Amino acid sequence: MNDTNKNAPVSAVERIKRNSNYLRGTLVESLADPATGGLAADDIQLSKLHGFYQQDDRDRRTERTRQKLEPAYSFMIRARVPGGICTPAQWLKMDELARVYANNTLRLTTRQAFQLHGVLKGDLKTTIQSINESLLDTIAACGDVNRNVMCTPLAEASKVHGDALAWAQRISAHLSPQTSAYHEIWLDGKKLIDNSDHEPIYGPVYLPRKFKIGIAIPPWNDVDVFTQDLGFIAIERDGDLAGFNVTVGGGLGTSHGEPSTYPRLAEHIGYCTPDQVITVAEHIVGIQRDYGDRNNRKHARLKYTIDDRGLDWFVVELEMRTGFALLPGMPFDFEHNGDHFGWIDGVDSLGHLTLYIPSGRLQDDGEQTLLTGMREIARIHDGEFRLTPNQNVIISRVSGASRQRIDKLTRNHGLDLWRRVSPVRRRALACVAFPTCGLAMAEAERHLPMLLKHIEALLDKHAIGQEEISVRITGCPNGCARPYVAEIGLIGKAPGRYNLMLGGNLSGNRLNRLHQENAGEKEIIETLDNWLGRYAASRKKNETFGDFYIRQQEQGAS
Ligand code: SRM
Ligand code: SF4
Repeated sequence: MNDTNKNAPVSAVERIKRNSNYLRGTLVESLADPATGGLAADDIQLSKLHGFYQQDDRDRRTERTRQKLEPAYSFMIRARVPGGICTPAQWLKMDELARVYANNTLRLTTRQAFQLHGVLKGDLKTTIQSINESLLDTIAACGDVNRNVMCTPLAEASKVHGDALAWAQRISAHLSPQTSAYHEIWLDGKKLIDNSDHEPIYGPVYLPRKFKIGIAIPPWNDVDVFTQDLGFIAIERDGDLAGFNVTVGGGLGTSHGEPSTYPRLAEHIGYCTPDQVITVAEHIVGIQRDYGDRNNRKHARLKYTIDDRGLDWFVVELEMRTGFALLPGMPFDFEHNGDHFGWIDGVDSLGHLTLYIPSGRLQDDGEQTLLTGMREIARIHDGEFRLTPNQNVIISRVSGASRQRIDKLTRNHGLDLWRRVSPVRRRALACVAFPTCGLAMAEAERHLPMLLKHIEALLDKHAIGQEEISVRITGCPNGCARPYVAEIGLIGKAPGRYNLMLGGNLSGNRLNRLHQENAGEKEIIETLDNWLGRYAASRKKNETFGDFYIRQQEQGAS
């Protein structure tokens, strides 16, 4: 490993990782400390690499402070699901944990993973052990390592899908941290006696920042491949997976008022064959490990390393490390970055049913018993579940005989929402934000239903209610629901105030533009009324809202 970073002035998190003895820190002591529901400060950072975050109930923060109580600490646990594929048994385990140890909800994330919220410190070990017993895990679900590897969960179940998914799973396994601390703390308790831990890929300080990989299978770009640090675009030839176009340097997180931070789409650097994919991934991670900024975490993603040193430098460095040159990229077309709801027959003659789950939150609420409904389905289903990159779920590989039973269960539990809601609602994404996310500046998941009501009313008013416009909202500029590629993006600035971004497209290869800064709901609705009205009146045939907006901007409209 190039160790040039070793002597550079490093951020506090770098020091914590380096001193942690491969992620041990004082986690065991923190877990055992009965005086607080939280962890020691350094362990809060390390816990992320084990797959959980310390949070507190932000709805109760002020009241707790007034009462001079410590914040109402609980933990969010994220389980990795490479490519989003899990079994009914794994589903049932996550469902059970959601009810027994979490807040009675199971959250599907924008990276095809599961999240549990509201787990108390004393229940962390049992919960993480149970997740591992079901053969899912939490290590590297968060923190400065490669995260859950995404893959188009393509409902057609084509051969290319099966092969691409297998590569996603191999990349995920190859880039998983090797420290025995995870086993030691959460699973078997066995301690290494000879201090022989080492991380062959990451080294003792892991990466400077999180790292994200996604595989897209054209024509679907549901993984928003250009927003990933490293993207692979599957290229098909005669029904087989021929190889992958490689993209690097995507990333969305920004900070308000800091122009040195920005969302960036990944760029193409060439094409590799499937048997080169692991080498390419490992060495790109290696470049970021060695050259990523370990001083300033706001400048530590691969996108900044590439912008600082240049894409040409990056490609030369990669080829030097891999020992081979990438081939020129192959042609492909992306049509859509959303999900396709309802039943689709696979090439395997099995059925695949994509359900819409509002903001990925499975819970029982009145007549919508989504959590219970999915449990009932998991009990009778003998295929797979596929978590989508848009917070939805596919009941996958359903034989003809089971279809009616599954249809009945979806109807009984309100899981057939996809039939009943508007296209704009089905496509919309919201990040978690309040009350659990410590970084939220405004509401997102809890505000989305009301926002969509207003937008649906505008679409009806302008007689374009069947348009499938993408709306994404986040509670802060970190971009967890990938709002910077939405046709309509709202990015939280303060309670009730958002930056309104317009102009993303269906293929997910264009960033939207800041249209209105720090706007309240009334202003946002007025602006959308104006723009949706103009769109309805003067769009070209088949022109999408995002394309219309950009065309108007380029013609000087305001
Ligand atoms: Fe995210 C931090 C939730 C996908 C960019 N994200 C967080 C934390 C952990 C807040 C924190 O650090 O304390 C949020 C936990 C909220 C909660 O209560 O659950 C959080 N991010 C999520 C999820 C659950 C959003 C969702 O509603 O589905 C997604 C979990 C993905 C997963 O399963 O691994 C999630 N986050 C994303 C994405 C989208 C993606 O990866 O495709 C992005 C933008 C892409 C990117 O990384 O550039 C994203 N999250 C961030 C950032 C900004 C990173 C940056 O480069 O600046 C942060 C803050 C940070 O890392 O400091 C963040
Ligand atoms: Fe939290 Fe911001 Fe991510 Fe939303 S975008 S989950 S508010 S970090």
